[in-house]
Amino acid sequence: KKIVFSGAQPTGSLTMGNYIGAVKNWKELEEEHHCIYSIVDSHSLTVRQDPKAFKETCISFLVQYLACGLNPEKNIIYFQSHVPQHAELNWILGCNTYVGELGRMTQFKDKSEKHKDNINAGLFTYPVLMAADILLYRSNLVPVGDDQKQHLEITRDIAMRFNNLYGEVFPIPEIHTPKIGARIMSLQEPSKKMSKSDDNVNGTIYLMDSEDTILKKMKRAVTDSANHVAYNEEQPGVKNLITIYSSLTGLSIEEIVERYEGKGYGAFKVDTAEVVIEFLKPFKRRYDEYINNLDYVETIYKNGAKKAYELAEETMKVVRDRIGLLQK
Ligand code: AQP
Repeated sequence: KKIVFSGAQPTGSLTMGNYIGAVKNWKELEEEHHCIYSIVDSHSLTVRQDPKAFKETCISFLVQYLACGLNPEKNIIYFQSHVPQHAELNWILGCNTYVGELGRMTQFKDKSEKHKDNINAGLFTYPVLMAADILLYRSNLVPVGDDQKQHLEITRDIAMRFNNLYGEVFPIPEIHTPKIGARIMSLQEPSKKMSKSDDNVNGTIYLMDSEDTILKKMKRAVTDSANHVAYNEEQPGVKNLITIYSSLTGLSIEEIVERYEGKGYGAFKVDTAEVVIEFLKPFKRRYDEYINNLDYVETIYKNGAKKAYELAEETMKVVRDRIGLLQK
């Protein structure tokens, strides 16, 4: 069995990109491995949050994780900030990470372009905290979307450097991305990834969107003038919709292309909306159940934090010792 770690930032609401790129794999992996799924609330602080709204979003995120079908009996689900060892290891690893390496991170460049008024130190050192998240549990496998490749690479570099300096402590984690859907694109700009915080909400399908909204967003999805359902680089909008269709139904790309042979985009878009709506029905049912049972939800994240804390402390005892900090 492997140790699997992943997480999502509680900002806005989970998107179809988050689900297809990451959460879908989390569900599959929890059947076989030791899985730890965090709601990485400390990461969200790199963007200024309204405190009251943020608390609500954090709870809503946990409920969305559960509504996606993640099973707290089979995994550990918890809030990152409830396990202070994340912050402790972040500091130690930060002292073993170079400013030059962090400066090369494309997400930092993109996000500092977007939040020009708040290019804070946390935004810059974000990949160190992410490395700490993963290495704290001595994880082997990290199921994420394609956009996290560079952060996984730096995590591996940091782990190797630490092991070389202080002796083997961390396994070198492997990235795990889906074969189809590792990067779901914006419905409005298919050259850009679908994102929670996109200013143009029409580009993003949120799992919490109503059926009407999903249908509207799909109908408006940017395609091209070929008017022929095909899976290729020249038709990125259509390719993206086929990817979503395939990921949610399990049908192959070929089967979908065949199904729409000789049909225009109108029917294809409406059917893709229908696929998403059907897929989200059990999600919404479970969401309503959990959101009306917040006492139970609280026991899940408290138990999760307790278990995560114990695992984290085991690693930290070794780390502190290796770098020469005295035990308490
Ligand atoms: N468009 C995407 N396609 C496939 N996977 C995606 N992920 C995100 N967007 C896509 C994966 O979802 C997981 C959680 O992401 P995150 O919460 O760490 O945030 P992010 O990568 O920064 O995603 P967003 O949606 O773009 O959030 P904002 O707008 O807040 O920055 C990760 O595994 C990610 O790869």
